[in-house]
Formats: sequence, structure tokens, C-alpha cells
Amino acid sequence: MEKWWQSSVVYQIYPRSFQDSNEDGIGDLPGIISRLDYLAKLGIDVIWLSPVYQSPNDDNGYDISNYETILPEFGTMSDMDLLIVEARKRNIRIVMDLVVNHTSDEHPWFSEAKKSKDNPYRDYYIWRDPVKGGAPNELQSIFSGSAWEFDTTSNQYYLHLFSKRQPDLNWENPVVQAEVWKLMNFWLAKGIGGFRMDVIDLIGKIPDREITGNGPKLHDYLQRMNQETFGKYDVLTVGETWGATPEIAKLYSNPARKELSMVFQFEHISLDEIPGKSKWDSQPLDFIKLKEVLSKWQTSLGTEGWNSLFWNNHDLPRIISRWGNDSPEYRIKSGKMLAAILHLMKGTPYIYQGEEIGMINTPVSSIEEIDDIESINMYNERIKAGYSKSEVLKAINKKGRDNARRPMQWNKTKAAGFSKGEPWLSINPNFKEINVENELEHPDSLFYFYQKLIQLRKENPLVIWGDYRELYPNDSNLFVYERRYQEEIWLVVANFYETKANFNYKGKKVKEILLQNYSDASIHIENLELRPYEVIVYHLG
Ligand code: TEU
Ligand code: CA
Repeated sequence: MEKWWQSSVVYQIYPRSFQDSNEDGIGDLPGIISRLDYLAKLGIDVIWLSPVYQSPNDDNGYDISNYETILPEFGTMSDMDLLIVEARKRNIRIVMDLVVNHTSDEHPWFSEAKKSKDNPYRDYYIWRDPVKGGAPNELQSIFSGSAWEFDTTSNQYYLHLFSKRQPDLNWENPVVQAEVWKLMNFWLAKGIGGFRMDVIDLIGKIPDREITGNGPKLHDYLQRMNQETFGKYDVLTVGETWGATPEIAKLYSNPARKELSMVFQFEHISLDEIPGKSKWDSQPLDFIKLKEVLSKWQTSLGTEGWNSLFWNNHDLPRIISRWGNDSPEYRIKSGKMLAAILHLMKGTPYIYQGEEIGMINTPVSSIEEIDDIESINMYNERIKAGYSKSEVLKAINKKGRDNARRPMQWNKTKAAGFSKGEPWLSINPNFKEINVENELEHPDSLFYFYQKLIQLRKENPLVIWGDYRELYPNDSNLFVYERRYQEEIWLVVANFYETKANFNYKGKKVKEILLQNYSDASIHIENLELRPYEVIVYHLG
């Protein structure tokens, strides 16, 4: 059965950096409301809103201290209600970020829990006695250092897979589960469009066996969650699932299992990491492998699962800087090429704010310019371990999360139209060239290219349902695939690099060119020379 979210395009908003409305330099809900017409013009169907709940902002909202109130910096609950209504008027649904692997250490549950071993909230979290005078085991935090923090009041350790201000909830406790169902139902009753579930693959953890991802009880919990909460609604649920293989993705998203709508998995986007090391240890992208991985996900789910399509989010560097080319000459060309490859695949595409106008990374020259806790903790750890400042900064400039979190560039006025005050995080100095206003003035812009891709998806069932077949898998420049649906065949031919590349195709003739990033693409596919980052979409027949 077809679901609305299978033909939708999602736009992710990082509220702190989208649009400020009251000159405090922090993006907010009224700011988002004022930009809904812009998003409607782009053509998206869903907004995934990164967390806007009460939070001390140790991890910018991914540390929640009250799930049912809005952080005053972002506005009020009536602003939130208005956002839901105003978005709906434009056929846009709001998907909330559900962060329930952990809470903030300022959540009342944790304030109570740490009071004493017999506090009624103690079992909301994961506490263990010291072992041989130290941490219970070797589990590491994703934000550097041990995942165990010692609590002097009770002489026990608590678990935190992220910062020590993000204690992990104890999902084995049924009372914790009931609390989560309750807060989810609170939001569902407001008419939201669903949930994006932060690190949901970690909730089935067994810390004593050092199992974190894909724990044995994970899918039981999700089936129960579905039953107790969103199963009664027609909503989109997407799990952030770092360690998913296609087989695991089917467990999450096979409709017959009644868990989630889709996975958001990272196999393709982790390919420039040295295997077994961290995201900070980069290796050049293996392009053949990238094609293999993306193609594998296209063909392996069938009707037993659904996948997300993305290059970017608030944790990842900007894709044009990463795998495209962010020089003035090729920024737009490579951005269009990357967009076309992704958006003409099967799955639900996600656009991260600023991606549609080709925003790029913002290199820094000192750690003082960085806000992100993950980067700062890693910096301190590596400096202690003897790395040089310059090599650590190099890694941060390549992979650091602030690259995605600099304010949205709306126009060429002060602070890029993001705020009339001093932005909470500095703006990329390129905002006079790269901004929304500029994009909207030029018919050839990246914005209109994304708009066109969304329109193609809306108007052609082939993009949503068509079979996928990769061609020339071993070509070291070209990404080529075809989509087939009923009698229709589309052929996507992309040159991933700056060097020219030849393409020779024998078979069907070209009916028309559906999309291109140069203005004079050739229809002679039997012998084609692709220019730098050229992408052409052919309708064959
Ligand atoms: O991310 C999980 C996660 O493992 C990554 O953020 C990781 O830290 C790294 O940046 C990958 O490049 C989710 C959220 O998306 C992230 O923003 C939160 O910090 C994290 O969970 C904790 O809630
Ligand atoms: Ca504000």
C-alpha cells in the first residue's frame, strides 16, 4: 500500500541557525514561520525540526530537560502550535526530533535519580558499581573518553554514550518506556507529521556486555512503541540507524513488522573514514565503492523496507565541499550533479537547510571559533595525546559539525539576513555571493534545480517506484544508472569529477533531455564526452 511519505521530500531545519525573528542572534520558531512560503516554493512536503525543547544546550538541544516545553530562546508552545498549523496550510507536515536514548542531566528525572540509590527515579538511568576502583568496563563515549561518569554522592557510575551531561535512559525499565510513550502521545495529539528518532539503534543496549548498537531487545521496543503511540496515526517515522545493513533495515521498516516507516543509514556517507578508526581519520573517497553501496541500497530492500536519501544533515560537513567542488567555478555545477544523482534514486530524499543554495564548509583557524561539543572534546583529547593543533584543526575543518551549523544565508545584508543582532555562531564570509536572494533571482540557480528535481518526483511515478539498475559500475568517473517503470526508461549520466569523461551507450534512443546542468547537453549518447561535473537525465524510448 502506498504511503504519503514514500512520495515526499523532507527538509531539515536546525532551528538555532535558520531564521532569527527577535534580534537575539538565535534562530527561532517565529523565524521558521516567516520562511514557510520559501519552503513551499521549493516544493518540500515535510520539515524535520531538530530539537526545540527545553534544554541546557550542552549538545544544542540533543540534551532535553523537558520534552513537553519549548526552549524560550526558540519561542513558546503557542508558536509551536502555530507552526504546525501554518505549515499544514501549505501542505507541509512537521516531524519532531525524538531524543530518547538519553536526557539532559538537568532533566528532573536525572536530578532525582542522582539523589540516592533508593530514589524512585534511580532506575530511569543506568548505574553500576566501580570495578577494581575504576569504570565498570571499557565502553567509550561517542564524544570522547569513557562512557561512564563517576557520581560521588552514591559511589556509582552512570552511563552516557554521548556527553556526560547526556545520561542514557534505562530502556529495560518499563516505567521509562511508559514515560516515552506518554511524551510521544503528547506530540502526536498536536497533529505533528511524525518523529525522527535520534540514535534509536542504541536503545536496546546491553552495557554489561559492551553491546550498544542493535541490541537484542531493540525491535521489541520499537514494536511496542508503534503499538502504544504512532501506530494509531498516519505519520512518518524515521530511525537514525548508524549500523544498519539492508537486512537490519528490513527489520526496522518492513511494513509487516509494524516498526518504523524508514531508516536513515550512513553506509555511503562513512566511506571516507579509515575503517576501524573514527570520523576524524579520513581517507580519500573510493568512488567505485560509493556507487556500489548506493546501488546496493537501491536494489536490496524491495517491498520489505524503505530508505532515506541524503548527503547532508546537522552532523555532517557540507557535501559540495566534501565530495563536490567548492571553488567558485564548479560549486553550482557539482552541487547540481550531486543533487541529481541522489534525488532520482528510490527512497525519501532529505535536504538539509542551505544545501539547496549550495552552502559550503566554513574553515576556522582556531578552536575558539568552534561551538560543537563533539569537535571540542576530540580536540582536547587529541592535543593531550600529542597531536599538533594544525592536524586536529584540519580534521575539524573537514568533518566538524559546525560546518553544517553556521547560520542560513538569506541575503547580502549584515548577518546574511539571518539576524539583525549578533549571530550565535559566525556566518560564512561568502554570504554576499551565496544566499537565497541571489539564488531566487537566477533561473539557472541550484535552488531552481532542486525545485525541478522535486517536481520531477511529484509528476513521475517512475522516480518513486521505478526499478533501479546501475550501469558501468567500474567506471572511475561516471555514475550511470537507469530507472524503469512500466514502459518508461530514464537514464542518469553523471561525471563525478573535474576531468572529462567519455560515455558510450548502445541501446535505446533518446526521446528527450529531462534535466541537465549545462545548457547544451548532447543527445548523442552513443558517443558522449561529459564535461566537468556534468549531469544529464535522458528519457529513452
Ligand atoms: O547523532 C548521533 C551520532 O552518533 C553523531 O552525531 C556523531 O556524533 C557524529 O557527529 C557523526 O558524524 C545524533 C544527533 O544527530 C547528534 O546531533 C547528537 O549530538 C547525538 O545524536 C546525540 O543526541
Ligand atoms: Ca531569536
